[in-house]
Amino acid sequence: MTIAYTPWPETFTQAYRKKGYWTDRPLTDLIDNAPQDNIAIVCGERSLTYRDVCSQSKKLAIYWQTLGLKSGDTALVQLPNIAEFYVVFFALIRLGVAPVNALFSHNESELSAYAKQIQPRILIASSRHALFHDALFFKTLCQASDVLQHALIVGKSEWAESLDSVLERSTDMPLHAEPSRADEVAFFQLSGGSTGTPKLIPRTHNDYFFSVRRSAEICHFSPSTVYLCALPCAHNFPMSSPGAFGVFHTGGHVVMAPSPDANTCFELIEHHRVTVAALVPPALALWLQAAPSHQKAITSLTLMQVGGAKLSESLARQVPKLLGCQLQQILGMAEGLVNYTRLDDDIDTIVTTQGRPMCSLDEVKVIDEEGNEVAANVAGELITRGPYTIRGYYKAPEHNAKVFDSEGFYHSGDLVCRNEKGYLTVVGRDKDQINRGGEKIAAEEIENLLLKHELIVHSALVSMPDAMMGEKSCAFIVPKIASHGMKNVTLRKYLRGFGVADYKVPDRFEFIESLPLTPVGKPNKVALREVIRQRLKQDSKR
Ligand code: AMP
Ligand code: DBH
Repeated sequence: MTIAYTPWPETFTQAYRKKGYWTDRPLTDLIDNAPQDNIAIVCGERSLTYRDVCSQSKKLAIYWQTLGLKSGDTALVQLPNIAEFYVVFFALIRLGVAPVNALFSHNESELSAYAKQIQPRILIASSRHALFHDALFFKTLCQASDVLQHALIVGKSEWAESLDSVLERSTDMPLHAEPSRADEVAFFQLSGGSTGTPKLIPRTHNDYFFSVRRSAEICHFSPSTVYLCALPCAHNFPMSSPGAFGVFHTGGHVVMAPSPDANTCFELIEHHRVTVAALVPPALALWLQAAPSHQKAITSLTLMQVGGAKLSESLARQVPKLLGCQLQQILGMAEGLVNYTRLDDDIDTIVTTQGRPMCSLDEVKVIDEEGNEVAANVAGELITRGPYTIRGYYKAPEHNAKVFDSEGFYHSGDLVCRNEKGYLTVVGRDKDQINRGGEKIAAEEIENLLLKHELIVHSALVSMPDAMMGEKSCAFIVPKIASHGMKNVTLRKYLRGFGVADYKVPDRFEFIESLPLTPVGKPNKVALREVIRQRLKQDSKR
């Protein structure tokens, strides 16, 4: 059994193979071919060699094989930043089982939506997450997925098998399974989304492996790379740009950080002589504030990667001075395309652009509203296709028809300027999404939930500027009656009642008599963003 996805046309796949970009090898090679005695992962007090990661993931795969898990099945995974995330990932890949790795901040709403889409046979979660303290939510998930039968918990569990006990039981059974074919789906990435339900991104071994190898090359990763995984480990950036997988490919090691908190991370950097870290801009801002009193702790850093949301030039310029290392900007997307500033670029390119595509077969166009390419340095929408950019979301024909054109280009919704050298600078967005310091919120998802409220007629979620986060979210609400009595706290509680991730709950609510409309009758979000901008200005004068 294979998992359905939109394949690349054959003329393209031939070119990708001919160029050596697609090697028809499974992602398990990342750990199986690594120098086995090297440390792969440091997690709290524990250090795992590549041999440990390989043998644990094999043991786990063998155990799952006895449960009947097989190629073409899927798994719902939600783990925090711990070594087990990778052990579980490679165990599933060994069996040809495709995981979707939910973020640890995701809640009932997101997990249920993923389960509904992929119909997982197994759940792998952490005892640290409140949802998995008992079997209740697992039972709810079983209603979303007809085939969900098994659960494995990392940590102590009274209601499910625990990973530790599986690993403690010795087994000398052989593993009969193999990973899915390299041109088939290996796992699902998460899209930030702009629609009511979060979309899933099928990634093949071939395309993902290539993006990891090329990223590691661009970023000069080597066996002496010590990478701090401080962003959520399931996110595409710390997983593959070059992230933990780039480290595995080159035989270095990953140090797991529980969060991007500056003090926690500086201690880890000092203790483990970390050389590379990756952050979103708000976390970088906090590191820069804390750095002057921690200069001695961070001398080992050589590279600070920043991406996920727009980095201001002023923050960018502070990196070399305050962190004593080089900055690299990255414009990436879980759908594929990743742009990097190069390590030998001049400082102005590094602080003012978000880089250029990683390979020569990445096709990038910047287009105007009529779909025509614009001149250099003129803003337009970034569209792209290439050897690691998907041709379609998982089981989403209607949405795919909107964001993939007839030539297979993915319309990113990002507004960019491209300079004469091909470097991109993000200048805005033409998709209904809020980028809250790197965490993406699909406006429609929250608007739909607000509309279920009996006192709300219309709602529109828009971004508002925020000094720290870049953007925060503001929900404009048209109440049914003037004396509605709705308060911010009760609305927040109401939304949390649906079990949505905390970062999606609006930072501000504004009540309004009616929504301004565009000529075609849609909520005019440009006008609403201006309204909130003015109100924020007035607030700051008070
Ligand atoms: P996602 O679809 O969740 O993977 O998010 C990808 C999106 O994040 C991109 O399409 C951009 O909108 C945004 N993004 C990523 N990196 C940057 C960056 N360096 N600067 C500005 N926006 C970024
Ligand atoms: O924001 C992103 O999705 C992102 C940022 C940097 C990404 O997917 C990546 C690098 O690979």
